[in-house]
Amino acid sequence: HDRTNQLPDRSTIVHLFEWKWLDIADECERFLAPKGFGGVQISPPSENVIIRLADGTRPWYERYQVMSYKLATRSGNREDFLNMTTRCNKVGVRIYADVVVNHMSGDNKENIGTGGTTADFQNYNYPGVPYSREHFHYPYCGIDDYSDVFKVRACELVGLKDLNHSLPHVRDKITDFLNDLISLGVAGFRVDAAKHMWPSDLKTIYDSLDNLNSDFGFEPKMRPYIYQEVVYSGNEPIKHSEYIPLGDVTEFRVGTELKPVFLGNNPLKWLVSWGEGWNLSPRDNVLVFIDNHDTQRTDKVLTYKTARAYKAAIAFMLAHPYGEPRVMSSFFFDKHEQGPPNDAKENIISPSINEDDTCGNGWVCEHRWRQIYQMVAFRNAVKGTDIKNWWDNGNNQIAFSRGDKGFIIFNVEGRNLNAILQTSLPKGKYCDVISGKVNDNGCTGRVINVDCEGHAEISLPENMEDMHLAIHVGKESRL
Ligand code: QV4
Ligand code: CA
Repeated sequence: HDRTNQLPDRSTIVHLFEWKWLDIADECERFLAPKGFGGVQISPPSENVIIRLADGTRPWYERYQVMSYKLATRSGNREDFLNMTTRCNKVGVRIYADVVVNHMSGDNKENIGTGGTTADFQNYNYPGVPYSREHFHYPYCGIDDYSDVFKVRACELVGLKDLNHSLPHVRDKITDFLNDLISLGVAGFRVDAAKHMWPSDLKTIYDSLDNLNSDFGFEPKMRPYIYQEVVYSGNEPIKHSEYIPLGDVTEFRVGTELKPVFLGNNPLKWLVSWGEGWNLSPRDNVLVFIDNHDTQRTDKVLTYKTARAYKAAIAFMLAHPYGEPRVMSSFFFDKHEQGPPNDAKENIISPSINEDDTCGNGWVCEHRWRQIYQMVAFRNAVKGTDIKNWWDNGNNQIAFSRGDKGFIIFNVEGRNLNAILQTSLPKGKYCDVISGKVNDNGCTGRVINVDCEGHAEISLPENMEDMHLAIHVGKESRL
């Protein structure tokens, strides 16, 4: 296994945003394992405050306002959680928990949590942990200046009560919470708002974590995979390099840099130096993604709402060896704060599964789009190979191979692409995993012939449903 603790023939974390634990267990068994996904990032498992907006609905972001470390949310309880980790690990899919430990809740009108815990916000009193006034940063201040390192770490992020991690009591409570999750079978953590905590305090916490629980199939001495949410866009004093010695960091610039590229506003040919060549952080220390649950609500990145360019950007990310990839899986939303599909009792509604693998009941399920899940299989098939046979037309058409195992080509040019290209793949017929898939009768999409010298004649008309084509030696493509 690598640092992510995934199985050797797997890759890619899917963020099943706001999914219920029992639905995730089902999804591991019926879809994620068979398709080769390596893990799932779950929404925060810790009890959150219930927030009702003016129209009476519950915003998704209430889950980032902690009331206690009890495992009691709209995603499920402790028993459901254990059901999920047991069943997912059994089929080789890892669970990574989103842990919110920089802060507790903000001031809210209602003071009841999803597990029934109450708090006294004005007095910084959270009996569910317990934390009281002396456990929070003082004097109280808000983060109004991201160039002030001290404010970013010791002031309140949007009014969320800011814990003081220099105190052993605070670190111990957090360590106990994370170790509880480890005992229940998680393989790692997304550390929410890591940038807002001092690296030295985080190091103390991480050093006190247990090894992964062998009852769930982990080998002895395996350490949790930690990826820290450190938003860095190139001009702030808090840098990835402070956190990289502790674990991976989120590379948000992947999403912001690839948006103009796949919209045709920055030539694709420059992707030849993608990664560190674009000043991104080192490939062995980054979690990469096109969008996440925050950025999909802005106009900074591509999302399911700009599907054609989005699918191509995800394909590029998954085809490229730079970073550990995460794919977003969303529910449809019109308004920023809109929460997950829910019924009259405010219970989250499970996704329904359509004949063609896609979801219903308000869930987008990007990870079930053929053009996305088939690129996970591509990534697994080309594991360990380097980029070879880089080709571009000097502008917005590019192609490359991964060793002699996979080949991908993109056309964002606004004109047809016709070329004979070196793929290095073994002679044979391949099913394009973007336009179709392999079934009992062959390929439902385009078939590409590779000759005995590894050449293939490729045509990519500009008006196709997708702007890219991919083939590889795995069973999902080779005919
Ligand atoms: C409001 C005002 C504040 C005021 C406060 C007073 O805006 O100015 O001080 O009231 O009480 C929600 C509301 C927000 C509100 C706050 C407190 O949106 O308006 O403050 O609650 O009541 C998510 C949402 C936030 C949400 C928060 C808590 O994005 O909008 O705040 O959950 O519910 C930076 C950080 C990075 C962060 C990112 C969003 O460096 O760490 O901003 N990303 C993570 C998560 C994100 C989450 C948090 C951090 C907080 O990915 O989803 O914020 O846990 O880049
Ligand atoms: Ca802080």
